[in-house]
Amino acid sequence: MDLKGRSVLIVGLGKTGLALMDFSLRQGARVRVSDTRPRTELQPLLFRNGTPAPVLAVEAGGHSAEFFLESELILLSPGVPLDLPPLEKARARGIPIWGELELFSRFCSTPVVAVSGTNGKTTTTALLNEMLRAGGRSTFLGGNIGRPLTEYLLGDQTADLVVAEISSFQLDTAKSFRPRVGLLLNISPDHLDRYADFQAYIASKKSLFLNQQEGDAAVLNLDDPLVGPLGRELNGPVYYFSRTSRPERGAFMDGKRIRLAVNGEGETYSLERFALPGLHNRENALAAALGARLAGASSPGIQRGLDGFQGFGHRLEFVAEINGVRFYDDSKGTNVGAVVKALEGCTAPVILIAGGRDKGGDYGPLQPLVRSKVKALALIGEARDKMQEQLGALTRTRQADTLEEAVSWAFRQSRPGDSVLLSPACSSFDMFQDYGHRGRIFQQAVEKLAQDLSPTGKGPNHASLD
Ligand code: UMA
Repeated sequence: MDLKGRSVLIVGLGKTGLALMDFSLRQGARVRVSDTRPRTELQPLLFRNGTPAPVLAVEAGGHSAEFFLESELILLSPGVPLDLPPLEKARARGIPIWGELELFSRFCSTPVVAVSGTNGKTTTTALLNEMLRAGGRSTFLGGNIGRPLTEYLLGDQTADLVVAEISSFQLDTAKSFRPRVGLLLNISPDHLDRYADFQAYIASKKSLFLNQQEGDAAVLNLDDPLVGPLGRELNGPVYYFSRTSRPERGAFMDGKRIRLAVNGEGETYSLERFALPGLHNRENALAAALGARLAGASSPGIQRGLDGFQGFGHRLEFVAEINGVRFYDDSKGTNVGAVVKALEGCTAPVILIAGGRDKGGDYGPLQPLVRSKVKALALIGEARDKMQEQLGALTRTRQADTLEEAVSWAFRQSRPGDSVLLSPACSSFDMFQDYGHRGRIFQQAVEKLAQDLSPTGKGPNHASLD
């Protein structure tokens, strides 16, 4: 579709919406925007390099059907729910509604390597990208990882490959998306506040492969009970990765080594210098090595990527050790599956800090790990009563009004050798701007605790707090 002269409505003016606005304006569209935030917050965003963007109209403080129905095309930010009444009306009228990924699919001619799954996507995407770049391929890294894909369209589009982290929200509104290499890492309940049920979320994740053609590749986690069997449903070549078995075609673990079997050739990579902790990160490394190889990474590039990758913040990030107690920030653990993986990776007794905005799921799958590893549980945020009901009887539990209070209580429950882990199983938006903000507040609270306890600080020492 040529956007020139068309009436395009951008819904949501976050990172994605702003990139969509810039792109649509550049294409010569007649652009209007709609956002639930008040006008005072939106106005400053509409300036580009000090000049007001030539947007024709701004709907602030909510979304109305009248405004939506004036459009010839509606472009959605991923966080906007698809069942908004004005969107239903526009759909009924036959107005095309595209998510950012649909627009990207239509305007991008560079092959895409896409990584999806409930957990581990950001780490795997970034590691895969490192492997490609270390082997001399030029890439654009974007998507759910934090940089809108539309930014690639705003540049000269000269990368060899686009490496994209793809969320289910993005897949839901992208009927033409076709990744040359698509990786699906795992599926566990998440975002049940947005989907009709878990089956609908699974269907969304599977749609990653819907448009793949001959010559494209699907990479699946053979160990995941929902992802592994999917291979039988797909038409194109399927490659598996596994931590526990040895797929004929794909990647598997051999002690501290990764073995790849792609197109009949065997390759081995060492994990001796791989810096990220936990079994789940080995799984991410397997997936990334396999995906990178299929996307054309060289063997030295893959090894250099594994050796040099330092990971991302707020993903089981080590923060500090105070009086023998280690503090970990896993603020990105925004669903139950992520917390399961984090706890599985912990050996020491854990004091877990969890809670936030509930996403409509069940915390039951945490019960065995809470029983076996969590010596105390601090709960914060809107979900704390529900979590207390489902987990509170299994361990010493306390509700806290702030994250700072939770940190100081958690420390008081600890002994040298224990770990304090922030891994919320919930989104952050009830108390924080986003998971990064929540992680930073956690880290500041830990730093303050360390200062208070230092010999020059005025606070109590570990023993007296006990
Ligand atoms: N808004 C409305 N109406 C609504 C809902 C939101 O107008 O009904 C407005 C908000 O007021 C705000 C804007 O929409 O101004 C926010 O849009 P957005 O939520 O789509 O956020 P972006 O800033 O565009 O960020 C999005 C992704 N956010 C979501 O999917 C919720 C980011 O993923 C992504 O990094 C970014 O695009 C770049 O691609 C974040 C995320 O939380 C990390 N993702 C989820 C996850 O990982 O679990 C899927």
